[in-house]
Amino acid sequence: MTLDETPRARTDEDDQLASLYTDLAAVDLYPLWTITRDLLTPTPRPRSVPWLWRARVLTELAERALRLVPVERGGERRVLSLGNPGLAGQPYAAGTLWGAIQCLGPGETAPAHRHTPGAIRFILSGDGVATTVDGDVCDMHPGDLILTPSWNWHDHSSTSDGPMLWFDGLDLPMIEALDAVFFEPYPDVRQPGAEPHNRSEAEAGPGPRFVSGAVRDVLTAEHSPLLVYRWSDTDRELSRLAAESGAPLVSLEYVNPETGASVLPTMSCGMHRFVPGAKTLPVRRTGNSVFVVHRGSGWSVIDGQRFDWSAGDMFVVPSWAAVEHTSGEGADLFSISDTPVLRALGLHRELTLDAAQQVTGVFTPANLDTVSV
Ligand code: 1HN
Repeated sequence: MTLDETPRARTDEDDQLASLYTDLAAVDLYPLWTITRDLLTPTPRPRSVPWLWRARVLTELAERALRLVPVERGGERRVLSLGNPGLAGQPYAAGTLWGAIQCLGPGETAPAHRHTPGAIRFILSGDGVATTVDGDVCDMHPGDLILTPSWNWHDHSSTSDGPMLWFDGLDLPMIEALDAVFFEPYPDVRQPGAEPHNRSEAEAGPGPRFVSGAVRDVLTAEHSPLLVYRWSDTDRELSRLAAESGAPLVSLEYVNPETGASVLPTMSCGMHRFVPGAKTLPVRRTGNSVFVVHRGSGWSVIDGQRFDWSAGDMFVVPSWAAVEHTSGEGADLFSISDTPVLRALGLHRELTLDAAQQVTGVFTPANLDTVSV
């Protein structure tokens, strides 16, 4: 109060207002006009931050866990989860996505269970492990993608004499935010595995397993009936696309061969090939992504911060962060993202920027049919 201001006498209205606030608080009501936290931000403000985990660090710690920690009922899985430092100690890579490294030692079985969060595995190293998904024994090899969709029984079993490492991606934080997590252990440690293995591959129709460019999903609860995408097929499709387009970067999305939709209702999986010397312009997209470097090296600038990466590194690009990639020697990057949900709900947006961060293209549901991405 300044000197020339005389204090105003407290009025009856002041008293009524004060008691309004007291009474609102007493019954757990918040008047919108007093909420100081930004609710409607001009653009998304994810709590997760751009972050990278080094392969060297991940594998060294996974190998120590292999020696020291058994895999058995109770613990269920030997998994080191990527904890984004922006998420206050939660074991999540991003607000909607779980990312982790999982390891299984020779002869071990990670017990069978099922849960409503859906999962994917991208194989990093080793051989001789199979994941049995609702009775279908899916053999796993480096570079393969294996699906364990929501509520499908799954266990991992090793017949190998060495350890095996893979990346786990789950929609767990999204399903938790929807208050829809259910979990159930299988009555036995393992499901009976059917012969021959890889039934979903043998039964899959001739439809394309990959799509490049925009996937125009409709809202669907279905997952892909094909549970295994082999690296040899992915590699061949990337080579074909790269030769055809001559572009510095080609991206494909793994899809349901029957419908062309993303592999899971909640998560999409992609593979991105950078030709040697590739440099992309910055892009912003709604939706969180986790990348796993499969091959090669390079760097990404995410909201102004440079992250150098090489094979086995994992990094997070939060929703709406501007990201640009550079690769000298060429590289293949695997990714998971929550875009199917954003697409289905009309929330998918994309901005392309030029080198000076000026907007050069806008992609929203409204111009879905007129803008190519
Ligand atoms: C899970 O079931 C697996 O089956 C891996 O391998 C990671 C993280 C959270 C909850 C369930 C698996 C998981 C998980």
